[in-house]
Amino acid sequence: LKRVADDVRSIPEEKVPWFPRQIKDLDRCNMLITKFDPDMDQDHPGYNDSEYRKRRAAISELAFRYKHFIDGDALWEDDFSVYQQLRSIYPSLACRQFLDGLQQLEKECGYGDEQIPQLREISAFLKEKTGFQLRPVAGLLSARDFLASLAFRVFQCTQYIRHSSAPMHSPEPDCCHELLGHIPMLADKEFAQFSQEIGLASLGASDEDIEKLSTLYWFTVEFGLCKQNGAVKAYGAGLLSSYGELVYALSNEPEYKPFSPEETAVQPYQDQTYQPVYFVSESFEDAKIKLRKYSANIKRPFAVRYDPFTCSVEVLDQP
Ligand code: NLE
Ligand code: FE2
Repeated sequence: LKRVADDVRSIPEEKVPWFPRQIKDLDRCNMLITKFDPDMDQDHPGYNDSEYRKRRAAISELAFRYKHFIDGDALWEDDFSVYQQLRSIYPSLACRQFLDGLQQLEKECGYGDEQIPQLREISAFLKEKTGFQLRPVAGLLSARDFLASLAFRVFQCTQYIRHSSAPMHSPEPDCCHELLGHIPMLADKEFAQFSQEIGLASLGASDEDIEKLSTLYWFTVEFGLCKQNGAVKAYGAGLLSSYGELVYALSNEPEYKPFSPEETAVQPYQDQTYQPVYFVSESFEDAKIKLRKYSANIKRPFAVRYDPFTCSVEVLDQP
């Protein structure tokens, strides 16, 4: 592999969408999707709650002003019921890696039903465990921007909480989803590596490949199931943060399909309510290996390599 000049002269500009090269470029990865907006979507459980909407607007404002350093608080408010209820079913339904991560967070970051965990502390914790850091985001990001951040081991993290009238399931990400679903998994070294690889595969990819990668992300990182010691367990964050869907996914109601990236990447999905189908991998490791193989086959006229010393992406000619 040969290093290419910084402006990547050998890549025809019009064919490759812009992508971040340095961690500070993530300031430009801020394309929000206005789905599930509590101000605009009449079905949002907070639509008729002006206090909730005001609070959401104030928290969004903080995320918009944020540039590079974490400055914002996670809000459990006074409602610990989401935590308590989920905590009670994790031991039987969550995968081992998740339970390990959660235990460490309870010991080191004030996860539990008495304290409010702070994003700043959690970010420092993750940085020590796997090099991941958190960055506040005002809402649902475009798939391209969200995935690009993962390439730098940056996880874009919402700070507002779901509306208290619907604690068991939220169609949009919120801090319960991030803190309970994603963070424990991101404390696992292998999973962190896997997440960064999806991110690197997405840089400069075509719209069509981004669509496929984000579908794969959906059915693995968000809604993945895997076998462990002969039983099916959840490792997907969307399941691990929703009491309703976690119980449903591991009941005998939904359809299960074996995880196979080519097939999974084109499975239609919806994000309003529970998934009708889940993909089960033979093991957590199996999902990782298959997804890695799939990503390696995505066609791009260049290769990327992450330099951890400068936190930047090098663009290289394809050999
Ligand atoms: N359904 C999840 C939850 O209730 O926590 C959120 C999914 C966000 C993609
Ligand atoms: Fe998520």
